[in-house]
Amino acid sequence: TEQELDEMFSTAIEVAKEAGKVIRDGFYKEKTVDTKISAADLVTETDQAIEKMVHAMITKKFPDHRFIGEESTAESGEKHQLTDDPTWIIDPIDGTTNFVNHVQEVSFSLGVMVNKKTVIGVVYAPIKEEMFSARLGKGAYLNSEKLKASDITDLKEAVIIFEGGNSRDAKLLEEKVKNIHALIAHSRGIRAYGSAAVNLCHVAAGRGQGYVEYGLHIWDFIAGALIATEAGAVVLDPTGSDLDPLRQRVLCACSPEVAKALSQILTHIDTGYD
Ligand code: LIP
Repeated sequence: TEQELDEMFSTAIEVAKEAGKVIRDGFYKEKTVDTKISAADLVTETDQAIEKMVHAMITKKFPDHRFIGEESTAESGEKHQLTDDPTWIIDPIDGTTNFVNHVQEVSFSLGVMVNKKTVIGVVYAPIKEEMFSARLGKGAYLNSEKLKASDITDLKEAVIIFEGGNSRDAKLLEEKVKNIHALIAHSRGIRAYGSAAVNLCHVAAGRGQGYVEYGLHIWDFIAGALIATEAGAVVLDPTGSDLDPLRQRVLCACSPEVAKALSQILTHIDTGYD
């Protein structure tokens, strides 16, 4: 019901603020860093502490809701199951490499799905004090300001965000380099801010016209994807079909025209299915 959704939304904001405090406290301190799938895939004790705290806060309020978190998934090594039940999907720190390097583009990302549809998206970048939020059908906001994506339709005038990702697989890198070439050739320039969630919010806020990444997971992009679409951007599978949250890839563009042009110039990489 609408009332339940209101309650879930206020919990999401509250949880994001608490997570933001922990990120801010840890930002300038010495960190214990560990690696996961590659030397470029980092986790710190702050990621793990936030995930535990957030899990506890959510289950206390909504004991029968499901939870998918980046670090608990990494620890258990199990595939996460996306069901129709209300599910809270969180990335405690999206942009852990930035966090470790004192780069301000770090965020806490929280999406809530019901019947496999995202109904709430919250991305909080606590160092910059930017709280991005969206509810399905109700628009997207940066703090209290309503967001609207850019209205550019020509890829030649578009700035596209692109990430190298954390896989070091040689074949995959070759295809990514092809994509970097194609993007530079056809756009006004490329950028990489180091956090999928922040990248999507940048497009939502008109700070760029597109974002493409291959090799992501649901917690990296599910919240930002709702924020972007609620700001009028399009979020798709890079091939142009509907976004599949378990397909490990995302294309976001400020307009359908830019989305189509991007989809046509890219080599579509299949990194697997969660
Ligand atoms: C990161 C993403 C980033 C991507 C990295 C990584 P993490 O998330 O947001 O855009 O390029 O491969 O997945 O690991 O910092 O939560």
